[in-house]
Amino acid sequence: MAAKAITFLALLLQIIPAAVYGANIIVGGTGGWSLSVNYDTWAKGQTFTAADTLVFNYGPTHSVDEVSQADYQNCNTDNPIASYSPSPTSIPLTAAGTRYFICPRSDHCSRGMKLAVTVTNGTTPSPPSSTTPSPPASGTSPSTPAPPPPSGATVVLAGWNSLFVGALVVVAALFGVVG
Ligand SMILES: [Cu+2]
Repeated sequence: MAAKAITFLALLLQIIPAAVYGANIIVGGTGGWSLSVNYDTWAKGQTFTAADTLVFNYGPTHSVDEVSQADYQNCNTDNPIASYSPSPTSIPLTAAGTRYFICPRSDHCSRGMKLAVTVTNGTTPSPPSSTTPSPPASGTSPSTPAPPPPSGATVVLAGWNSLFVGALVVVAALFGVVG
């Protein structure tokens, strides 16, 4: 009974993070992990974030190896980072970075069963960028002009984050002028 409870808990712990924070991404869509999908094209239409899970669906003539970038480029099957089979194979994307997968069977990699996935940190808000102009030092150097506030069009196009940063810049500039 204890073993059953532990198994259940382990299952929950596996499922809950993916259900709450990330998506299951079916590699190749309905084409699955096969010789009939162009994975470069497929991956370009997808967004991979650090909470997502890759799901490989494939037949018994295929399997999944995670490999280095060099081995991905050369279709070298001799030195996999990890090997998976049988289908389905679920691989959590736990961090930002690029990961490489190939099918190590026969010549399948050179025939197109190779996938590079660029994982981003996703929707985590990033702090204001360091490119924000610093407010002028008030009074000490009158020859230094205050940085111009961003134009309205730029603010609208760049979105909410830049709007916020832009407002900060304007306030900083006002304080510089008044003080
Ligand atoms: Cu294959």
